[in-house]
Amino acid sequence: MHNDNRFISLPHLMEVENSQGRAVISLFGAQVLSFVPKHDARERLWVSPTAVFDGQIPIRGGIPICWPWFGKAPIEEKGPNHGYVRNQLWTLKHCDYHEDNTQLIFEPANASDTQLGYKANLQLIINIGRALNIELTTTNLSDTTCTYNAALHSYFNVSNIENVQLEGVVGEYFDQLDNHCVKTTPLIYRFTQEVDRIHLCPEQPIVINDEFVTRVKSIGNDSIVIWNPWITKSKQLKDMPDNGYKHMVCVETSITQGLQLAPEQSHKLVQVIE
Ligand code: TA6
Repeated sequence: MHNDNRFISLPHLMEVENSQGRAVISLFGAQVLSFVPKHDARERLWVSPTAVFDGQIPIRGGIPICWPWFGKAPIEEKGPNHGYVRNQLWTLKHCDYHEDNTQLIFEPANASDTQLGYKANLQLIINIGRALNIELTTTNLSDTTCTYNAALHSYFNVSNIENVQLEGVVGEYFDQLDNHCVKTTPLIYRFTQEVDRIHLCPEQPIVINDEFVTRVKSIGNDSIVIWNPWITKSKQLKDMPDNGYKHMVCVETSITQGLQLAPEQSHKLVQVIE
């Protein structure tokens, strides 16, 4: 039985619990939908109350896996926003349960033909313990160099976006709402409008200060994307309630600048949530 009755009637879900934490994972997209550390029993992730779970569109919330591109498909009209692996069932290849940590390994049904002229392998390792550790490994299976982008597009649960202040986001960012132009990150990072920013701050730990604290560590990324749709976009998104923006913020450990892999080379993109 799922302790979390938000998902109780849904197919393709698995719940993992140990002495340190509890998580719910959808095999559709290998998407973590819930993570609750036992030490404070606070839900770290947000899933839209109107998310669609019929496998027709990606689930709005949790940690969608964006790969092998971020945003629009690089070859116009050749694929869905944020790639195609969040739109398919994944297979649980391995489960290693310990009292204080559980490791799960997933692979997508079909990742290898990237539609970008090269073949690649994709693997997701999820460790559930006091922290949630998500590791996305890409391996170039081609005999030529390939370039890809990716994101662990995490939706974090907040009491009210207007109370939230981020720490640790530094440097310049591309403003996706203003022709991708380069701007400087504000010293005090709060939310009063729609935000859609690609921050060029690799491996920078981020703190989400709210009624409780969520810490987000990133490894192997070249950027961190911060997104809140605010009121207008919330109303436009069919799988998000009008006030959905109030209770979430996306802090996405990302590769958005094109990462090159030599033949047979692998790269890990890692997000650690505490
Ligand atoms: O990560 C930010 C973003 O690229 C936004 O531009 C917005 O499109 C968001 O992702 C959600 O994308 P989705 O395809 O899941 O609706």
